[in-house]
Amino acid sequence: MRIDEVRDAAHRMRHHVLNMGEAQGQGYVGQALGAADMLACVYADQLSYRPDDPKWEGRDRFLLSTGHYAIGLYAALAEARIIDAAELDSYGCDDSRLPMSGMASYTPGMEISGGSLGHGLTVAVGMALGLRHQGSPVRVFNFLSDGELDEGSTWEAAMGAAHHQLGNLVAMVDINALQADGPTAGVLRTEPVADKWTACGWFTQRVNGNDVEALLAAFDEIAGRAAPVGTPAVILCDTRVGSGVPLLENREKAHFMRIDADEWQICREQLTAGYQEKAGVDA
Ligand SMILES: Cc1ncc(C[n+]2csc(CCOP(=O)(O)OP(=O)(O)O)c2C)c(N)n1
Ligand SMILES: [Mg+2]
Repeated sequence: MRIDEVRDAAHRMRHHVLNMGEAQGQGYVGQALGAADMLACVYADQLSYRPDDPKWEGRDRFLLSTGHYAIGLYAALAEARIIDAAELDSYGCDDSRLPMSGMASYTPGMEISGGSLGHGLTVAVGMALGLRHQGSPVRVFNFLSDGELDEGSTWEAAMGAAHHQLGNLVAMVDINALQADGPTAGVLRTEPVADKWTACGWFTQRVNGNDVEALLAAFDEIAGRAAPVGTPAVILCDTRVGSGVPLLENREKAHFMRIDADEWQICREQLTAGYQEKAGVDA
């Protein structure tokens, strides 16, 4: 069934993330594990795309604002068969199409280069506006991090999207409560986040971003709205860094993780054990 398929996809993606991380011994592994359920919902349930034609004009656009989350997107692109899973082994290597920070010109299915934070939503707004002018039914999704809510450009874009009534735009914010310099609450207090998006004119929902059922219900709410012209929609997703791997869930300095050579296998075993346990409970 639908929920199980997405959960399975997220689980396979988490394994891909660990395998890619192991190849480098480090990386933005915690975020990618935390956001795996969000990305699985998008790629396994929401997006229209053609695996063999990543530039197909009719595809929904998925814009990753956060270039450093690329490892998570590569896992999703492999799951979506837009890139070959075998290519994941080249992650972060010289001449690889899968650099540590996402580059649109390198990777099929990577719509923008998002390393300079706070620009993804501005690009998404322009894209959504342009597609609507063309009469296209395509939707634009933008994945943001909570750190990007520190950027004024994000809020300018949010107001612009509501002003232009961009019902074809969906933003997803990974609220993992973490940034490069430490907890989000200590860097810049962005709460109450939901009130801010609502005040900007967005259809706003806040869910547990590691709960596939809740995420899919939020997407269904968006699709079911009776909005003739449109209101942009945002899903605020509270996630846990390292989700699915207890060893990494409680790690200090989680923004960029260094993981010892003997820990990767433990991570994989914990991931598999947790997933089997959950599947057993749900059965
Ligand atoms: C405009 C801009 N300012 C600063 C940085 C440096 N930087 C890279 S990642 C990061 C943390 C941003 O917060 P978030 O994406 O929430 O971090 P995470 O959850 O991945 O730890 C920062 C400040 C950047 N890439 N772009
Ligand atoms: Mg964060």
